[in-house]
Amino acid sequence: MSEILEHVKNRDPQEREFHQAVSEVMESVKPVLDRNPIYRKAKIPERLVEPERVVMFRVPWVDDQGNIQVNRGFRIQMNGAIGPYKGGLRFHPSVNLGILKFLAFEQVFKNALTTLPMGGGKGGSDFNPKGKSDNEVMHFCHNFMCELFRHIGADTDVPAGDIGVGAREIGFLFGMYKKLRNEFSGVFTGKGLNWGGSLIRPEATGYGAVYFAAEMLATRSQSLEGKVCLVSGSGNVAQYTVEKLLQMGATPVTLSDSSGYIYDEAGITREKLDFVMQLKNVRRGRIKEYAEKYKTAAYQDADPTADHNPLWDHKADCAFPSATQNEINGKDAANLVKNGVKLVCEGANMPTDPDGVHIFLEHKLLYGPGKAANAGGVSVSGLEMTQNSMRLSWTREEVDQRLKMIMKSIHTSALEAAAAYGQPGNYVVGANIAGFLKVVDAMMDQGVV
Ligand code: NDP
Ligand code: 2IT
Repeated sequence: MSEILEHVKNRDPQEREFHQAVSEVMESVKPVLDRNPIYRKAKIPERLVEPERVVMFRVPWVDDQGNIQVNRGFRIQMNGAIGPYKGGLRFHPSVNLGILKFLAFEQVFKNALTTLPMGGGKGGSDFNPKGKSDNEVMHFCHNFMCELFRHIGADTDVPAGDIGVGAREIGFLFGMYKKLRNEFSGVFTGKGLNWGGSLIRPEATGYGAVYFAAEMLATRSQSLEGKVCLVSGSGNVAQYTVEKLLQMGATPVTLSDSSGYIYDEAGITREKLDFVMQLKNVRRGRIKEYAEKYKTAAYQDADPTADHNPLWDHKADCAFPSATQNEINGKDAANLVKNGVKLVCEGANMPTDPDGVHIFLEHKLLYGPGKAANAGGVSVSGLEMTQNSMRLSWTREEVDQRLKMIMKSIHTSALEAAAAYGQPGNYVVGANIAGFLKVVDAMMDQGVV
């Protein structure tokens, strides 16, 4: 185990996901540290794993029955060397400090890869929006912001959405921020189009992941046309991944939520995707309903005790994990390889565990890790910040064109860094090194702060 990983584990032994993220990045950048002893002398690894600031706070609120509920709120301001802290808010019962530190740590390198000036942060709460009324979600968001507003700002820290935080939540959060500060600013991204949002932001993560997949395939003179694709999740990232896959002539065949998954061998069409969008974004129902409506589809309940996820055990060409962390383990990865999958492109953050990553690399799959492949979301967030600063809005075509260019540039920098460090085609090493170098150069320039 590397010295830095040991240090992190000793300090915060319970933060498993954070250890996992640190371990992968530090292993990738070891050759960079070896080539540049000055980085170790400047204690760059120790500084990178220590958040610049962690805010943790009580969020009391009153539910529809008049009961008082108490949740925990967080914001991790991980690294601000190259710009204001930037990263989403996650509302999910599993949220804890270790999960948010892993996400904030990944965000630092992801944001550096985008070429835009954004530092890394992440936040959220263990609040569970599932089954809550709009009124309850509004009260929770307002109370959450009653504390968070002190710590964020358009030039300080700019949150956005993540799991459980979409357009509805951003609206409530922004509304309370504006009231408390008496200021209308670009403090959030993912805003509504009428109040400072950017076209293509809702689509950006999914579209970006598919653009990244197309770039990876092009290195083997292939395209997405006719490719059968497994997609997990059925939220923001999964929906727009399916939309772009359809536009590119591919055939998506699966979707999931935490209750189970559907397999539609005939393919998820535009009409079926519209049904999913209505089901998930308006009615907030379960994916099971898809199989009740479309007889071409089979549904299977999730089994949390199983040693693998059957979603990853179907014949396919490509896989787009777009739900959550560690949804692909070693067994799932082996099943994907067995079923002929040649490309894995991560819409979610750290969806593959270390055993799975090892199998993908060993079998020379085109494997796009989350911090490169899903960077389209935060990239268009960066473009939303730019538009807010200029007080104007770009067209759909203009934003989409910039998103494509950014994904292409991330792909190129990851490939170039991988080749420069003797690991051609290894996007994990490439993305980690390219992101790391940009952040570390800025830290070196700014001295010990
Ligand atoms: P959403 O809340 O819109 O959707 C999340 C989806 O994943 C839902 O279908 C949800 O099912 C499922 N899911 C969440 N947690 C679990 C779990 N523990 N087990 C099984 N299924 C689960 O979130 P997003 O689509 O925005 O986020 C998906 C992933 O993409 C996350 O890893 C996020 O960090 C990452 N990401 C998001 C970006 C964005 O711009 N939104 C940008 C970059 C990455 P259910 O409804 O049952 O909970
Ligand atoms: O993980 C991510 O990159 C996000 N949830 C999006 C962050 C953002 O600031 O748009």
